[in-house]
Amino acid sequence: MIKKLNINLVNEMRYTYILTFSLLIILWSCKAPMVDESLPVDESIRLNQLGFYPDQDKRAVILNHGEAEDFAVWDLDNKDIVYQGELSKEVTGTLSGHTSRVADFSAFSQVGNYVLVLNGVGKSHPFEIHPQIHKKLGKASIKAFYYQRSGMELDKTHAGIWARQLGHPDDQVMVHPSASSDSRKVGELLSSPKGWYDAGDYNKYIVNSGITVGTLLSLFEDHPGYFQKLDLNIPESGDQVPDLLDEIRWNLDWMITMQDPGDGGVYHKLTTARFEGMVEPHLAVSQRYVVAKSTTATLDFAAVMAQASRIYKAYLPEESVMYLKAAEKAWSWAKQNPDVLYKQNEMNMVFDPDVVTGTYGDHNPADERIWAASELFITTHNLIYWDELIDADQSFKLPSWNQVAWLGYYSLLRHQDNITLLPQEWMAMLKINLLAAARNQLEGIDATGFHTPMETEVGNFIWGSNAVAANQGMLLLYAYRQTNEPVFLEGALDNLDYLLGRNATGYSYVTGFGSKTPLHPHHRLAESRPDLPPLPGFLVGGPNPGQQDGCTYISSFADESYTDENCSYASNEIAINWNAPFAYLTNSLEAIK
Ligand code: G3I
Ligand code: 9MR
Repeated sequence: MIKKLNINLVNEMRYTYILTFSLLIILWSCKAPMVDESLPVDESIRLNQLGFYPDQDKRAVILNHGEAEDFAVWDLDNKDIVYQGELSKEVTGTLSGHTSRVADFSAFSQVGNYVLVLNGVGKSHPFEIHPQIHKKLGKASIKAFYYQRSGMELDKTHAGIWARQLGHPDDQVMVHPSASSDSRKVGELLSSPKGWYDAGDYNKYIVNSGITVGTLLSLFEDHPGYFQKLDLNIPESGDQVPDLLDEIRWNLDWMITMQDPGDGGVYHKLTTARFEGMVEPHLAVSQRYVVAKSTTATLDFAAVMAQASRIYKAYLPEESVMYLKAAEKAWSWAKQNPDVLYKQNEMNMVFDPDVVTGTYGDHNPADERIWAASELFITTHNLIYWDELIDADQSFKLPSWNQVAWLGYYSLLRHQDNITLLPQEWMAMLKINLLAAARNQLEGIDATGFHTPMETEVGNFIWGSNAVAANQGMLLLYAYRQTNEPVFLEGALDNLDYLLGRNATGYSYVTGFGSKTPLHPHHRLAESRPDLPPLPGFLVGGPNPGQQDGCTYISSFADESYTDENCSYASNEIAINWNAPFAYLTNSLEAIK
């Protein structure tokens, strides 16, 4: 009896199993189209190769889309199709005349790892949806400055495989004939250590240091809480000073030595006479010089020191006092020498040795004066600086090394509640101009091939165009802070998506971040160690139709004028003034989100 019951039970269970199994098969086959795991990565699908914030827009752009009408998002962890959508209608506008279509999956917000699939065409590079999607990248973009440190041995603890010997102690720097003064004679040796290498070369230039440090200090001033906690694993980590400020200090320590203690003027650069070869720092031992003072370098120095003085006050009170004195002394020199421009060719006709390294020559110091006056005013509240601003040009100009007025204006807007001494209408005009420029940046995005502010103007594609994209992103973030309008935040993200892969070449333009990234940047620190991957966290210059390096490019169109070759200093070099706005964009987004 018991046996019979058991047999019945076993039979019943068998039927249930078969039923459930068949049901599962039916359900499975009724599901959305299956994804073919063997689909190849298709380079014509362009998207941010890191990924997206859950609650922000998510777009891929598809070139050469053939007949495809639909796309799907495939979950890489549980192999499920999690989202399906239709491609937009064709957009006519890439700069090289390609048509594109947009796959918009903004409505999908589930955290995870994915690829975007175009049936019958291929899949995208993998990406992630995560609330801190750019956090690691943001840290790396600042850590890059540590890798650029001159005059320091980098140890394994902080530099890992990129540890290196000390180079460029800069304790025997010669006064070039163009730089002599009463207190410093030609041929004299002075000490001017530390600082960051400017770029792919090993020289140190005050003008470019100026905008770089100003941008990074503003990043701190805009998000002090975020940076209190951010650990960069640099030698100073764990001290009382936030790591970002410790890193910036490495360059401030150098900048301060570039001021002539006699008259307060600041040398334009510290450089070899010609560019060094592609060798490691300790093997690049040609004589280095301090070269000619200039008004632009001196005013940039004054701006940075004034800003540093108020920021470091809480951490390093003695340095804070020293920075302000240096700034005021530099300001006085510039008042007496309002038009000492750096003209390398003319200089070389008069003095030897000829100096043929980077020029950062700029024929108009008006914007540098605005920046310095703004920072000095915010720090001191002294109305003599307001006198310089009262009639100044308030129109918006996107910051670059030779256009720094808006570094000062951004600062004034940041401190608007503490500087009530300035007339309200004047401050209001700054805000109006900022917002008008930001709205202008967003105009026409829908008609661009990759849906980015960057592509709305072909003129954005200059030497260092990627920094134009980053600086536009900064402008949009400032507009967002002023208004809280989400459209500005989305615009900033569009340009970040551009930099990380949604663009005409399909590169994520940051070393070590993304699936297709620069492997051969024009960067002496990287090129001299071909056994290692390029140092990570560096934004390369990007598409530049000027193609001044004479390397071979596959296209002459503005947005395609990029080549991942060592020789390409006009499109594939790295530089501190490009990493700084990029660090601003990525870290500020992380701080806001
Ligand atoms: O001023 C003109 C402008 O009127 C014109 O509309 C525009 C069209 O392209 O060109 C402008 O001049 C450009 C200038 O930068 C200012 O933007 C030049 O064509 C361009 O050749 C020049 O490029 C500079 C480059 O050095 C060569 O001097 C880059 O901005 C600058 O970032 C770069 O900096 C070098 C340093 O000298 C040395 N260290 C590496 C660093 C990065 O490559
Ligand atoms: O390496 C130099 C790079 O940092 C500069 O941006 C660039 C333009 O000034 O010049 C590079 O040096 C090149 C020099 O100008 C011409 N000869 C080849 C050098 C690089 O290999």
